[in-house]
Amino acid sequence: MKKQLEEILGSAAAEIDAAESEQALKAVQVAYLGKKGALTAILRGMGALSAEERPVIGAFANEVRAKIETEIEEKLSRIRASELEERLKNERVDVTLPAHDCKFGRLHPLSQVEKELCDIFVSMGFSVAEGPEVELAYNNFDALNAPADHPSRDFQDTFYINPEVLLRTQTSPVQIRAMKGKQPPIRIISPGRVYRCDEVDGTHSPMFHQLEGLLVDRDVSLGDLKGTLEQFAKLYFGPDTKTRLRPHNFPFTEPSAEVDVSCFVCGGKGCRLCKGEGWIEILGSGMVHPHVLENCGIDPEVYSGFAFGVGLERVVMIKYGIEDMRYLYENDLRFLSQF
Ligand code: 2NM
Repeated sequence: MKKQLEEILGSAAAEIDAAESEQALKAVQVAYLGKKGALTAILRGMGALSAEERPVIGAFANEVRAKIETEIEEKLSRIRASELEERLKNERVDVTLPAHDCKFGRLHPLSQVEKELCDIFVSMGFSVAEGPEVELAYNNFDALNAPADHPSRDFQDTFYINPEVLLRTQTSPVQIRAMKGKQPPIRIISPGRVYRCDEVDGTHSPMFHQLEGLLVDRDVSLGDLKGTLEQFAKLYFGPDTKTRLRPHNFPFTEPSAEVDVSCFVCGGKGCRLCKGEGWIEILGSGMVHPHVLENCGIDPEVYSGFAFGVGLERVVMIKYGIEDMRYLYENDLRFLSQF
């Protein structure tokens, strides 16, 4: 019987050695140590042994079982280690491989220009303010000193939701909200979408973008307005840019002015971009009308302010020489990928 056990140990060792997978090893374990296994069969036959032989063979059988178990255990961990190694080898990522061709997106030219302008005014101490595109007619017109018979209030020219609510025609109502909410000093810019009933053509769209600025404090003068816009023009169009104010009329500012910058293509000599003028109109501006300050609870005897507004589409078109505004809304990548 001892010989039988030695044979079992020998053949088990050989089979364990030959097993290449966890599954094969499990089969060996069942074949030797399972209920119907070879070793189990021997142990069942122990009853036939003499009283002297039984403890000796019994001890040896247990030793054989323990050896087989240990061998299986060891082999199992070797199989698992080599399987892991194999997987690590196959699943290794080569981080030095060139990347897949990856197409980067970019901001729409309107968003780029909006950001550039915001950055300049933020560098000058303005903060960015936003407000709703659906506004009260009061904030969009009445508070801005636009009388009831002002042409821009016409139902033909403005998108009304109802007589009291409309799509804002400029971002000025954001300034109204700012002035109503807080006493000066106020220094804000308000970029955003605005809406007017216009037919679509090369220079008009029922939705376009504006950026307006407002500064209110003690002793603010037209000189502050001109200096601020001159500084802006130099930062945006180049250090040699000149600025001029031309008288104009807005209901919400008095005096009002349109602002021209010297042409950044020809430097003022006259070219195709400035149509031979040497100047390009870029902004509307003025000193905030005392009525507007009063409407917002700010005492015009104590405070004064200036405001300005710029059309972003116009700036984009001038900057890049785009001849038709519709290109800005068609989202054709052949167009957009040029900026
Ligand atoms: C412009 C031109 C001139 C303007 C005025 C105000 C406010 F709220 F202070 F009265 N905000 N924006 C303004 C002034 C806007 O856009 C061409």
